[in-house]
Amino acid sequence: MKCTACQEVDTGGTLGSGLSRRDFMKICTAAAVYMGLDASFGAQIAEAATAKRLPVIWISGQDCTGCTETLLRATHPTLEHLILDLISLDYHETLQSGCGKQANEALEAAIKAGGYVLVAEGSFPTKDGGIYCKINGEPVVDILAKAGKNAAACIAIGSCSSWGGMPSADPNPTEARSAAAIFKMKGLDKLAVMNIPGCPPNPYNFLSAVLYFVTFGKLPELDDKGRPKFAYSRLIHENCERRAHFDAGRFAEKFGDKGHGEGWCLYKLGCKGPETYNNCSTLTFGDVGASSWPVGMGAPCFGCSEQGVGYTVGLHSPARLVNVTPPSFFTPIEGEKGGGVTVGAAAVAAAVVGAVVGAGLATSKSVGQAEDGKK
Ligand code: FSX
Ligand code: SF4
Ligand code: F3S
Repeated sequence: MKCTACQEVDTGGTLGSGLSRRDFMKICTAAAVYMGLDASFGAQIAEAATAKRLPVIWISGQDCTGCTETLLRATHPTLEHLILDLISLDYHETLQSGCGKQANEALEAAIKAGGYVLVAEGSFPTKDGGIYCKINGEPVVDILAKAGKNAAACIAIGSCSSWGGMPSADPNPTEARSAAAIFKMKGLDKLAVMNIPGCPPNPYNFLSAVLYFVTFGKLPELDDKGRPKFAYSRLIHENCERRAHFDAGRFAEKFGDKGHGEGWCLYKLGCKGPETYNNCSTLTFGDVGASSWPVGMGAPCFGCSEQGVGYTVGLHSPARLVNVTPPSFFTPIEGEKGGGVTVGAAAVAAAVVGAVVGAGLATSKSVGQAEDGKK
């Protein structure tokens, strides 16, 4: 049996955005595989996505609009394909053509109809009744709660809506909170919320999750921080293209030095890849090929997506080495006997006792050996 998408391919059909059905099938198959499903689910996703457009209400609070911007950089599917073919975007301050009374009426009508996915972008100020971010004279925190009441689920896009992000950085002057925290405050803790953190997040993590919801009518499997496991179950460090240099003790010491230019590990420049769960190192950004992600281009990961890391700890302070498993052939820690301490051993030490400072010292020692030609 053919899905609707295949039948359209036979007739040379295109979707409203001009995308051919064949290309749409490819996108759906790629999304299925990316989410860890069998490729055969591609047809099911395509059928579900074209059968009925999912109503979406998008509420923006305190944000830089980077999360909406990131969707403009997606090519499979493009933003216009998303909003013309796959979803019915009933309210979005940045993208809608209507404004003022017309926009407010569209929002009220969509809320009344119910059954939509609520996308929350940005954080939500709670201090002084939420007066630090208002839309149409109403605190956005109240609008979010109102829209949360009739929503089928909420997707919090970006670090701001997932855990507070940049606006919540110390001293958090507006008492900015995440979308999930607002629902809890307002007695809506039963609403299913999925977090897609990142500042901004990778658009494909968001788009794949939307396709999953459209197809299966529920959110994909989430971790204990409400993130989809298909995207956030691995540390960046585990699949980093500079990882071989970390294991071998070759570190850039300064921006622009020889090691930095030769693609060595950025741990000593403050890279937070060892404590940040995200798929930046495998998915990359912007559809321009290999290395198009922060570390690939020489910028240490600052943990933009990880609660308690991004906007919380120093940009260049060393990462806490958690759950970093070095190869089994690494020698055990011999520091106390005065022998050499390998980076792998240092990672074990840090993982076991959380000795951040110890790891920093140990890696320096290892680097010294490498530069002396002893390694
Ligand atoms: Fe926050 Fe999104 Fe960072 Fe910006 O809108 S996650 S500040 S990239 O854009 O909310
Ligand atoms: Fe890559 Fe950073 Fe890990 Fe080095 S510390 S291997 S640059 S993720
Ligand atoms: Fe953010 Fe680090 Fe990825 S800074 S974009 S989580 S590499």
